[in-house]
Amino acid sequence: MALCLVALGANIGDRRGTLLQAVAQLAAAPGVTVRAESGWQDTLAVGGPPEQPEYLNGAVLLETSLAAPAVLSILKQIEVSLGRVRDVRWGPRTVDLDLLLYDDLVLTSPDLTVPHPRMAFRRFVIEPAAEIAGWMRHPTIGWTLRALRDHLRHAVPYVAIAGFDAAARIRLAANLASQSHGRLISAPFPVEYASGTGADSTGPVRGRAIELLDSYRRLLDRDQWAELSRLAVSDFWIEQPCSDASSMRLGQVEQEFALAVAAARTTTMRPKLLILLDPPTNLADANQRARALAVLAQRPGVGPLLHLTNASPEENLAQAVAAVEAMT
Ligand code: A4P
Ligand code: MG
Repeated sequence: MALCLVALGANIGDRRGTLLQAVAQLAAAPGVTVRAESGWQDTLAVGGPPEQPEYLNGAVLLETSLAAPAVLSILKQIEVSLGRVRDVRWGPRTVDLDLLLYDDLVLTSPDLTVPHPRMAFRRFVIEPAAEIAGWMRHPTIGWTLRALRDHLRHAVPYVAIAGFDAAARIRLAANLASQSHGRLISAPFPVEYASGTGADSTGPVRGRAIELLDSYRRLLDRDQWAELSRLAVSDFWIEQPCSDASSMRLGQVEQEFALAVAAARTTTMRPKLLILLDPPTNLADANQRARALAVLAQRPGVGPLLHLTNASPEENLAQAVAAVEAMT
């Protein structure tokens, strides 16, 4: 038997009636038992066309003998039976059922991604989920749902942008800050210290890396943070140089960096949300470094992550803006 957590949302028609029917259909599905149901919350629509009606959101905890893909197909059947039509992305819907967690399964396939990739930074998901399963652990972030909920409620609204393509990162940070009425924190080094070669000249690379970390540390100093309640967006992630050092096999620099970043954690603001931008697939030496960075960004303890994979800059910006709306 597996425990799985499902998010429900509706923003057109008889929202409560439809959601109650969805829960009843889940309870009637063979191999599925409903263990807990959250309350229903009105939430502002995030993403999609403007001026959408409010959502009613909730969550249920299921016990099931079915495998995760079979649970997903039940969710889709219920959506169809309740009149769900798929047209506009993030457009209004009679009902949306998302599989959030399935025990501690981590799965990425064309039809199903578990944990649900956008769950961790969405208050409309995490609030009801934590209400009924606060002890469940997000298997990649490593935090319980209760810890995620407290993070979304209380962390200072700071978003860090990581990514190998500095130009794309700087552009996204500037546009996100401007669209979301936030404050932009720009790093003074527009050119990566470790771009291209240089692996054989450890001295200058190391000097530059330490210099870079110092400048990041000053920019993110907790004691100097301006306007605690206003969104801040940085066009860098303080930990990124660690992955560069490791992918360039700068063993000693890597260790020094890890220690320096660990020390910096006590004095700098940690991101409420980390956005990771994948490099364009045609960038020659990007893949190895991008993979190292993705591993670093997805390791337990970092917190909620929005991973943007090769979409257009406009699509990436829309996703980032929606994520910021959803976390606040
Ligand atoms: N899919 C992959 N993994 C999963 C999973 N874990 N659970 C695939 C469910 N489906 C999963 O989903 C698109 C495809 O994702 C499916 O074919 C399935 O195979 P969909 O339900 O057809 O479309 P969607 O839900 O519009 O897309 P998406 O991107 O999943 O939407 P989101 O991210 O779930 O956002 N604002 C408020 N306040 N409340 C909401 O509930 N919901 C959304 C939908 C936007 N804004 C909202 C709310
Ligand atoms: Mg969905």
